[in-house]
Amino acid sequence: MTSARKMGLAVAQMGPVNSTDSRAGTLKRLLDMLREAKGRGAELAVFPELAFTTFFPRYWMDQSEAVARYFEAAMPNPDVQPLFDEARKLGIGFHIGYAEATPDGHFFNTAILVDKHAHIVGKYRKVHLPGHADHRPSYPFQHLEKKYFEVGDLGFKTWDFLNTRVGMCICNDRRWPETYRVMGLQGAELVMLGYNTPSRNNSYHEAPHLPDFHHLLSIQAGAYQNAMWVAAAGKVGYEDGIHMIGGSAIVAPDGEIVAKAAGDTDDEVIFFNVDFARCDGPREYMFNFAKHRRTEHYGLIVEQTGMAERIA
Ligand code: CDV
Repeated sequence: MTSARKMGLAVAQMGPVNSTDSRAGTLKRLLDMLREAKGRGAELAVFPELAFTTFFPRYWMDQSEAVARYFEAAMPNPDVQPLFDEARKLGIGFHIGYAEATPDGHFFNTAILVDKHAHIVGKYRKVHLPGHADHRPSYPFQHLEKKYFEVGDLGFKTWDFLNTRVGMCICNDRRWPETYRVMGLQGAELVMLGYNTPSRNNSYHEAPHLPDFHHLLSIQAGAYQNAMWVAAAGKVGYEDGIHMIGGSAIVAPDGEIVAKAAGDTDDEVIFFNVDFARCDGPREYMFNFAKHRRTEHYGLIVEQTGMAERIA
């Protein structure tokens, strides 16, 4: 499509991927959405975090069992090769999340960027791992990302892609302002992310409307404060009995949502013709980093991790 500063962008929200679903069935759903995205004019389709499987960190099991059932030892591999073949055939890029087992025995929650020739051109490994590493049987479900994954070791890189600069993050990363700023400082105009967010927190009480609100609040703030586009793809509906929030969205650099998934159960593709020129005004004025940022006052952000203790 279009000019150098535009991109047809699709976000593919997934309905549940249940533990009992076949790999082949899930792949077919991804292929169908990739074709729909292309049919609607997309040059890039963004899929969720851990898109090939259920969100398995909600289950306690040995690492060896998790690796055998849920991790990918190579990317691509025969199970997922048809997605790469279809992307090449259609001439469309995609972003997708999966559990990565490296040849030297490391485990990451990973996302890749694949171009229209089906070449992997970027890789990101999740930095902010939520949850816990120990088994908590009193919880309604587990969130064991700290058990199954290591903290990502690639940082928040950016890539020149389709005449713009893009970056990636995964799920919980979207709640941390540092995520977007590190990529914004590199000139990223689009951040892609996949997520698996349950409607109910597993460890403390929140009002039922808050998970949706916090999701949108985070991606809209990240987009606005860095004058960038954000494309967020999640899962929706009851996955293995746990409800996922959905709400996949494309957010413009002014923080406004320009496309949002409406469904509450099924796979759904949303689309927007993104114009990267919309980054320019805010980058020249309100969020002109070079002019207005005051790094001499930001030292604590990298010097300190936790919050200072409150003085009684
Ligand atoms: N997959 C995630 O990172 N999920 C978290 C949960 C713990 C709320 C999220 O931030 O959405």
